[in-house]
Parts: sequence; structure tokens; C-alpha cells
Amino acid sequence: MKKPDVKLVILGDVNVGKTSLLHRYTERRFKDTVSTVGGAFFLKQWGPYNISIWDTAGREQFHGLGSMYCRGAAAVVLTYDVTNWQSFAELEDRFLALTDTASADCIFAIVGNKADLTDECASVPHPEAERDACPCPSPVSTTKSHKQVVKEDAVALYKRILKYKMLEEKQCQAAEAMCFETSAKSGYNVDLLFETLFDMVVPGILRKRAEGLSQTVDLMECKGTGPKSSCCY
Ligand SMILES: Nc1nc2c(ncn2[C@@H]2O[C@H](COP(=O)(O)OP(=O)(O)OP(=O)(O)O)[C@@H](O)[C@H]2O)c(=O)[nH]1
Ligand SMILES: [Mg+2]
Repeated sequence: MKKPDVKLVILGDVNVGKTSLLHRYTERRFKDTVSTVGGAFFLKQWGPYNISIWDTAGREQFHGLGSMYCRGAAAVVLTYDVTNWQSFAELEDRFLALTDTASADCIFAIVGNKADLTDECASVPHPEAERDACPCPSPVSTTKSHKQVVKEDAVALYKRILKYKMLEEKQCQAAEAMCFETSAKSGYNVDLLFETLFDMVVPGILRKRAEGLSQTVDLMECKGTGPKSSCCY
């Protein structure tokens, strides 16, 4: 098996659509899921790099595993359901602390999934014209829920995360760029989410490789230059 260069972890409450997002991205379809047990990972080749994507279980009983999955992670996707305020609140209450084991320069994305379920879609007048922009899976569906979390809530959370991590917003991506609304059902913004993160973790891979190289002792270069050991000759 190929060795991953870097790790990306998807966290979030039960039922928010973590597994569905990964299926949509990797298999290009929305299919039935069963609640994840423990965790599962997928290896994505991105240019010359291998990125492991970890799908975790939202169920409380697997909570303890979260910080283990996050160990050394280069990116964490904090996922909530836009129609469920509690799933958003849980990110700060329950999941953020799990990321303490992630890499110090870990990148965070906040993702509001199930955008296809919201009232906003119902108000799009011409689904044909908006096909690429609208998260509705087909011309306006009939069962709509109220959106309980708006993008501004996610942006505010992102800023609180930077504070928690003692990072300056200036050093990181703008909060607006790291908050996504997606639909695993329609595919809305799913490629954008994953591929934005893949691009963002590449400099970290290169940095680590360069550090690794600079710490490697070149034995050929050292040969004959230092003082000879007194006991081995
Ligand atoms: N309408 C809609 N339903 C979705 C979407 N994403 C997931 N679902 C549904 O939400 C339910 C839960 O999806 P999962 O992907 O299994 O959720 P999960 O976050 O992986 O849940 P756990 O593994 O239990 O933590 C399933 O019935 C999905 O079909 C979406 O974008 N839109
Ligand atoms: Mg799952």
C-alpha cells in the first residue's frame, strides 16, 4: 500500500453526512449509508502526493477515538447539518478539543452539509439556469427545512477556533474561504471542499520533506572530513 504523505480527518456529529460527503467525492454518487463504526479511511492521489482521508464516527460511543484519528492531521473538516443547530453547537462543545492532537499548522474547514434541504433552494426561480450553483438535486424539491445555521455562524466559529489555537487570522486563510456549504446529495461544493483542502496541504508536505532532507546526514559528504575516531582504526 502507498504511504500517505498527509492526513485529512472529517469530524462531526452523527448523521450530518460525513460518510456521504466522502462517497460523493470518491464514488461520484449519493448512496445509502450506515452509521460509521470506529472510522474508515480512503487514500487519494493528488498529483504526486498521497492524502489519506479519515471518515470518523459521530456516535458518542466512539468519541474517544477522535483524538487518535486526529493525531498529526494536516487538515480537519468540522462538519454540521445546516438544518440542525445542535450539530453545529457540538462542533465547539465536543469535537474541537479532539483536534488538540493535530499538527500545529493544521488547516480547519467548517462545512455545513445538507444544503439541498433548506428553504433557500425553494426560492431559486430557474433551477436550469442555476444548476451549477444551486445545491438542489433536481428542480426544486418539495420537503424543505428551515436553515438553522447560516454562514455567518460558521465564520464566527472559525474565528473562535483560530483564537482557541492561538493563531492570527492574518497568518491563516480568510474565515469566509474556509467555511463551506455543501450537499452530498446533489454534489454541491463537494469537489470544491476537498480539492481546496488538498491544494492547501501540499505546501506542508513540501516543507516536511525539506526539513527531513536537511536533517539527513550525507555520509558520502562526511567521509574523510572529520577527525578520525581513535578506537576503530
Ligand atoms: N438531503 C440530504 N441528506 C443527506 C446528505 N448527506 C447525508 N444525508 C443523509 O443523512 C443521513 C446520514 O448520512 P451519513 O453520511 O451516514 O452521516 P454520518 O455523518 O457519516 O453519520 P455517522 O457515521 O453516524 O457519524 C443518511 O440518511 C444520508 O442519506 C445531504 O447532503 N442531503
Ligand atoms: Mg458515517
